[in-house]
Amino acid sequence: MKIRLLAALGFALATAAVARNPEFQGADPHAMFIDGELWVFPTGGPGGSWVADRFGAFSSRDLKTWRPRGEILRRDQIAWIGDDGAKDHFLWAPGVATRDGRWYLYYSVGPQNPTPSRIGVAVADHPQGPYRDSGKPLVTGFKTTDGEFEAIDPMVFVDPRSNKAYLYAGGSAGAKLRVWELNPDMVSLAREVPVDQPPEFTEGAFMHERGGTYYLSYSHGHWNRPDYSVHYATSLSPIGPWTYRGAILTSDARHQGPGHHSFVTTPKGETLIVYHRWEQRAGPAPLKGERQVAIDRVRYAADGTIRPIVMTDGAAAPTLPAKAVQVQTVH
Ligand code: FUB
Repeated sequence: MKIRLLAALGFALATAAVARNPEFQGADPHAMFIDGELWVFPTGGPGGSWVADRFGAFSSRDLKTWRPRGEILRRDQIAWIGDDGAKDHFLWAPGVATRDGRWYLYYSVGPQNPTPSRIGVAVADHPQGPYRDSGKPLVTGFKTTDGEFEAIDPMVFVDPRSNKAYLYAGGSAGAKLRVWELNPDMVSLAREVPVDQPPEFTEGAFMHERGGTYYLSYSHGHWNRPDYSVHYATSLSPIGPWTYRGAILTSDARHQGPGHHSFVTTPKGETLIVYHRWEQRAGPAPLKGERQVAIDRVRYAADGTIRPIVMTDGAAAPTLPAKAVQVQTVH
């Protein structure tokens, strides 16, 4: 019994990282609801304990306490990563998708120099993994005298109307968006889909659909400067053409450089934006400290446009209705 009580206490402490806006240290959060629980797949993680050589996942039932879901993929599990001969490789900006009961983790491998960045994909039977890499890069960037494509910031959207899966990717140097249709296996490309470049696009594309309108949202600006912000465009299809709608999430008096976000819909139908920001007042670039994951409410106007998002702190942050707390014991 003593062991059980201690284990329960240890579990409670592990999940008691109570913080609401910011939620925890991390960046580029890809969020999704899984069985009524919000899961976040970020770059990095709480307390700086998750670095750019692996990914972790974190989940919450109430958006007040976060449960670490463990390490889901490490750099040394990606066999092809050293094939380019570069000395350093870092992992960041994951995107997760699910189809037919399987889970797919898409991720960026950089930097872009001296060799091109790449996007990989790993597959699992459960959202917490273990994920097994597909064995080769899905997309490789390039840099020539004609231009540059940095293969980073993957996001996969399965169109609820056509059931086709699209990969959106690209950013930073080159600041170019590219879109591919994936094969049903979700780990290979069927074809590239030519798309218009959305105005003010830098990186971090995210697609969601609501009432027949497709919302392409993305980061604009420099990742560690106050101009980093989220803009969006709409379309009647997931591949454009886009109607640019402007900025919806920009620096304010207390928070700088909000960006690389995802949209989620709660079990009660409320839309939230999960993003990262820097907890500081306006000042000279580069921004100092670490990026923090935050969650805020999304409001749509009657015409379907998104109202400017208000960044909140502490208890003003959105939460989910409390459910019975599960206490984990060791048997
Ligand atoms: O976290 C690394 C980079 O910063 C991402 O690729 C960008 O989207 C930006 O958030």
